[in-house]
Amino acid sequence: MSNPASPPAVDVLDERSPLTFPPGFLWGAATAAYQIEGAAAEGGRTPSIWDTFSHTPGRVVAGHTGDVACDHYHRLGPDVALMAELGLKSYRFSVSWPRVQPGGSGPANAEGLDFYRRLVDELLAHGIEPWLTLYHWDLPQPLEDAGGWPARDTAARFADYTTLVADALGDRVRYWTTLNEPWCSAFLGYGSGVHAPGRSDGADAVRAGHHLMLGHGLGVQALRAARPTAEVGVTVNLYPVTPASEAPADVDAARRIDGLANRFFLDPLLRGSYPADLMADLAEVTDFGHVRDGDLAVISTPLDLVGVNYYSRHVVAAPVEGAEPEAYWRAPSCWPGSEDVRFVTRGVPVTDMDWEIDAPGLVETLRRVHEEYTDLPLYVTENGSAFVDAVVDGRVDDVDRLAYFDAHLRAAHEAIEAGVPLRGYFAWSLMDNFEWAWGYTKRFGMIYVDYDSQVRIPKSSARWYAEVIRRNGLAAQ
Ligand code: IFM
Repeated sequence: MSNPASPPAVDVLDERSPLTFPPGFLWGAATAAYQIEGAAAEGGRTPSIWDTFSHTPGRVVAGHTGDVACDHYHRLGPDVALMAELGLKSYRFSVSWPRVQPGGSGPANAEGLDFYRRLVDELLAHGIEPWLTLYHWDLPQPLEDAGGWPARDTAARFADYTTLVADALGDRVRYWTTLNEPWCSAFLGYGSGVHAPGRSDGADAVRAGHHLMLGHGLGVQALRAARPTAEVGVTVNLYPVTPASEAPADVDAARRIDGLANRFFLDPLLRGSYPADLMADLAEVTDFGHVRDGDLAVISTPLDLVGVNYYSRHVVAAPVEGAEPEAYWRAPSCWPGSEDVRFVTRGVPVTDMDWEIDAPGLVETLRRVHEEYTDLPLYVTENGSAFVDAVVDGRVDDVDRLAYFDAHLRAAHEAIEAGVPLRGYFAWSLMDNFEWAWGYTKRFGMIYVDYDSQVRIPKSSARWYAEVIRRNGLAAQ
């Protein structure tokens, strides 16, 4: 927990070695539409699966919803001014599909698109590069009613939506990512059901993962057709997966979870095939009959960049008869076919999400993507931590979050020195926000949000990050 009695955390830098990042390194912060916008029923927006889910009793802690969130929809100007104060070079945001295409099909909603035009124009006016994510989990509810991501047609609907957004914003947005963290959409949304739409069926989760990637591929093609100069990529959330011991059964457990968490997406997207061992692991779950000829060619449509979200590492062990899974992974499982693999905690420091802090895992992850999969430019499109924050005398001295960022930026630098073409880093998150099934109970922001007054307070980590950006690195004064 943050210690409010500590000296101003910005001094932490002075005791560390200086590190400089490559010229032009894209320093940013990220958010997502449903997590910050609010205005859920304004400007022609219709419900997404997250509106339905959060309004269903028992789904989100304390019944929190994104109805108001950080009210960013009404505070766009001051929020961009805060970004400028921090010196952000880029801001990664997502477009709310049901705001710009209510219901998920048919014509665009001009009022919805205007909001994003104003946002992008405001960013550009402040010299901040907009980075647009098309899908950060808010599927229009009617598309879920028609089958959701397990249904193939949703991929085609995503391509249509992409064209609408590209036509409207392609003249002023250079960087685009199609999906954010398709693993979460597929395996938390349709596998364990802890995320919207809250369905629990392993085969559906696998189908959803495939159709998300198909939608991505079709979306890339739609973007290229509409805006040939756009720089297009996808964001995946990756974890190093480590066996708890060298015992062959633990090593095999790690292989299985690595298959589901990482290779399920990396291989189709960057190699155009599903890993054979993963398909064998899933044999009892699905026959992959949903994969049609030509799908993998679409899914592996060439990209300009890859976004990596990194938070922690998984350490896993072979099943033990009668053992209870860790609470977070309890049935229904988000690991179809590998439900009984055990997730092991090592006793190292954790964040308020109970995620182990493991900065070396970022080096490992970036090196793996580069060395095993692609020469494309990589970006850390999310990295950050939740901690309990306290406002003391109008300040939030979040030393733990600051230390997390510091350690992970050092890891990012180490990856660059090892040859990884890492071109940018986006802190998660710009501001505290709706943390999905945890509602507003987990704070990831560099900017504290008082949800009653909507007052924003830049935390120590934000002031520190502004210095990092100004210096283009971590440097002693
Ligand atoms: O808040 C989320 C974000 O929406 C996606 N990546 C992980 C973050 C922290 O859980």
